[in-house]
Amino acid sequence: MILEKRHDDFRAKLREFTEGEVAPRAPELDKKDEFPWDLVKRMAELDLMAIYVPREYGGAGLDSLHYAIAVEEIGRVCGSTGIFLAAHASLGVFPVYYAGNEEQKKKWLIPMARGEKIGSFGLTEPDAGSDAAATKTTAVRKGDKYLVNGVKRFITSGSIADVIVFTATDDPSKGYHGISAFVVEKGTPGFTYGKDEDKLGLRGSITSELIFEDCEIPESNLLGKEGDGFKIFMETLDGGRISIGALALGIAQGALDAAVKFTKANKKSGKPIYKLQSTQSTIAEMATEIEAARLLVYQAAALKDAGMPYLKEAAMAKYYASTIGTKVANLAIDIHGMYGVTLDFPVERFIRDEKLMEIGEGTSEIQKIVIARQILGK
Ligand code: COS
Repeated sequence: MILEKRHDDFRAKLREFTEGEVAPRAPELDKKDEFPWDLVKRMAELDLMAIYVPREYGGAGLDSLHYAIAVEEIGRVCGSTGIFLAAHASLGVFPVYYAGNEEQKKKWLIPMARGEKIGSFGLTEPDAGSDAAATKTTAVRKGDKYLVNGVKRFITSGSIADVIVFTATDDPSKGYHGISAFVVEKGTPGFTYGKDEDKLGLRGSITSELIFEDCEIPESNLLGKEGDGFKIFMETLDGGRISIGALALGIAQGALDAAVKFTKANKKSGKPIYKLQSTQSTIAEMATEIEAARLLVYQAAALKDAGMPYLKEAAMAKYYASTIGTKVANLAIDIHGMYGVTLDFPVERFIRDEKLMEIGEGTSEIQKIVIARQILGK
């Protein structure tokens, strides 16, 4: 896809940051299971925390394609920093931007967009993730408050977030009709955390359990109207799929770049590896898959920017990019041979990170359901 100069320039500028500041931190974030607070601060300074949000609300006033490029470029060098940004910007920021009233935008959107507050998104539960309407967390109205009880699981940035948008129902038997979207702020009495997960990949990101025990939320924390929550979250996930597609794409590009570098720096039986026909065949396959994923991701972002339907395309982008992501990372390891499974090369990190792209934030099976429904009807 031919991009406009402004998008190309944005990518070039971003590379200074990703190559100069993010790439050197990536291996130790992964090894030490360390959250990149320093990089979050830098992303806020560089106006990356809410790229597509208008300036009046503290964002960069750019578009979704800029945002996809940013997540891709950060993912190319560090999946953990990339998933943080995707969760903050797509899942924490978007529902408040999309469904919040002016007061809520002032209180939460502007500080999140400026990077003064970290955002997160609480949908998944021990028994409800793929089936988003099966939410069991309850929010029962008591005068001008809601009493919230329940548990959220696998929430990216959950325990470090200042602002968490979450779903709860007034009656689980009502299915999606009963679901509303709320904001809970860090430190609210009755809102605590379970354990943070020790994960296979994206180890520098935080994945938390959130616990609500008779937690009182003021009615001013309701986003939209009662019962709007399912649709607000579905719309949020549509955009979230573009960013996860962009992240899987970026990690795959990182794996290809690492493989190319390796083939040029090393020899096999006295011959440079890149001159072997088998290497060339593998590199060509990886590059073609990546380019196809890139077209899907950019197309979904461009449709969103044009105000056109993009639900199917976003699900395709996420499905395809995460599927080829693990394949490409695996091929990158094959190219490295035994070196590829050592910690001296980044490709073992890329494959672990890509596996989370496939499994987390909506599995491939969910994306296929969403795509098929757009083609076949429900
Ligand atoms: N955007 C806007 N509205 C949507 C929507 C979307 N993407 N998807 C569904 N809706 C609306 C429907 O139009 C319907 O509204 P009406 O009754 O007014 O027509 C309502 O929401 C219910 O839709 P549906 O009946 O399709 O709901 P289901 O429970 O059958 O939805 C799927 C099933 C699989 C599509 C849904 O649960 C889903 O997307 N799950 C994936 C969740 C996910 O990705 N989880 C991982 C999150 S990690 S952060």
